[in-house]
Amino acid sequence: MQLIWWNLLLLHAWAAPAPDARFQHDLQQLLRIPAGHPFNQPDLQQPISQEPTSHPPFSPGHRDPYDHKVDSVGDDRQPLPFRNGDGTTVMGPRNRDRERQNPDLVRPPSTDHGSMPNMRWSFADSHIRIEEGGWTRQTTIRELPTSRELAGVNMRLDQGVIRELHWHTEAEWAYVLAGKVRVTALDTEGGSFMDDLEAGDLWYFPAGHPHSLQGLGENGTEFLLIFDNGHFSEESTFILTDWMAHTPKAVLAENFRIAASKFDKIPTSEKYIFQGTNPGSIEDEKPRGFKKSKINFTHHMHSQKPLETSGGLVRITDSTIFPISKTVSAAHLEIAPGALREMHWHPNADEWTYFKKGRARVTIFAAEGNARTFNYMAGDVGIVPRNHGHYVENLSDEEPLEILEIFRSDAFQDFSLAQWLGRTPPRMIADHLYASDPELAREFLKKIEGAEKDPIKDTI
Ligand SMILES: *[C@@H]1O[C@H](CO)[C@@H](O)[C@H](O)[C@H]1NC(C)=O
Ligand SMILES: *[C@@H]1O[C@H](CO)[C@@H](O)[C@H](O)[C@H]1NC(C)=O
Ligand SMILES: CC(=O)N[C@H]1CO[C@H](CO)[C@@H](O)[C@@H]1O
Repeated sequence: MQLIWWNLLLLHAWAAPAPDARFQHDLQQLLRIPAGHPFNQPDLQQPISQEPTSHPPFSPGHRDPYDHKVDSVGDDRQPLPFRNGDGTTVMGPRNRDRERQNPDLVRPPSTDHGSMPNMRWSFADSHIRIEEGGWTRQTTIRELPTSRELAGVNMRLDQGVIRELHWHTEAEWAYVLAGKVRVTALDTEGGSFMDDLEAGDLWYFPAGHPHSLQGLGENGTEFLLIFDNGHFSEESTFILTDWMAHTPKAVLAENFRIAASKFDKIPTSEKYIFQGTNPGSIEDEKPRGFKKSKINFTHHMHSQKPLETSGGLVRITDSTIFPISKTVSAAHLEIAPGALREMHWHPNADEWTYFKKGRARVTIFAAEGNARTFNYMAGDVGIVPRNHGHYVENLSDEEPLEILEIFRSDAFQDFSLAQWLGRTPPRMIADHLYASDPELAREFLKKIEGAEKDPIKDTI
């Protein structure tokens, strides 16, 4: 029905750009829209469409009571605060690039309401600490106050570059974004662990477990680190050289059973990230008396067989398949162009979302009529507090969207709105949504009959 409507509009617009009133009249004759139908109401006289439309999005004449998405970056449009006849231009200073990245903040859907705190941060706005052959930047509760349960660090190590031997109060979960990396760790029974990882692999080091990272291959590596406390700081880890530099040399001598003067040349402050020598194979690097850890601290997430949904691929990794990862679980989603991560919520943890590829629109529902819509793109971080309803929509009809949903929990859990409604007595659903229209009730109930979770839905 709507498609016919759009085509008619288009044809009409091309044939003869008639004044709006006559246009509406012609159209009503054609489609015999009953008086009192919402299309007939004065403030909704413009086409109900995303595109094509006789007035482009963000222009004063544009009407879209259904709040369709607009991909302002992909379509190169400049968002302006015009909505269904309200709003006006911006006269003051502007940051046009940021406006283009946030079409749903400049012109929020009409369904948004209330004073929800900010749920978006971009790593592009994080301070970068630059070191020899590498860098690091973080998104913690200091950058994004709603990032309470988890903190994230984005780190790059060039070939042979080492993130030095260290440990910290928080557990560390990681996802390799690019390149190759060698990880080493020690368990509480003296078991050693070494592994080489590539893009899409994970590691997890429980709180306090000492470890190191080193970039391999021509360009080393880049990864996302997740810590199970939003207050974490990458500046406050326990580092080997820092500890030794702040211990009396007489004590070092006693501890290692070697003369104090042998420590004259050790670093006087932390090395943190520095150029190391290229490692040999894991076999060649094993220290004497090597005892292999019984724990596997790594997992190849992308070797997991994905769940195939109607609109994309889902891989879920929690402690049921990666047992050591007791405090962090994650889902990796590939959302096809135009597809939708369905309306859902997570009962057991806040969601910390990392946007790997593409552009998205997300509306977070916070009860009491409060909802706010945010836009995200590759390199951004989003928060959805636990139990808050939300969806993730691929803003682009051309590019795929790739995201990681990360949780401070041993288990991945979500509730699907469609599944819930499909498994509730139909009479209840009809009473709630369509009390006055049994015909529409039947149509809707047919749609949700026996609904299963379909985490990513294709386009209709
Ligand atoms: C390493 O980076 C250079 C420059 O960006 C690029 O040309 C080359 O293909 C990269 N090599 C690998 C193995 O990714
Ligand atoms: C850890 O488990 C993965 C399977 O996910 C396996 O491929 C890998 O070889 C194991 N690594 C070690 C060091 O045991
Ligand atoms: C809600 C919404 O705007 N969905 C759109 C997703 O993208 C497809 C095209 O790929 C549109 O048809 C949908 O309307």
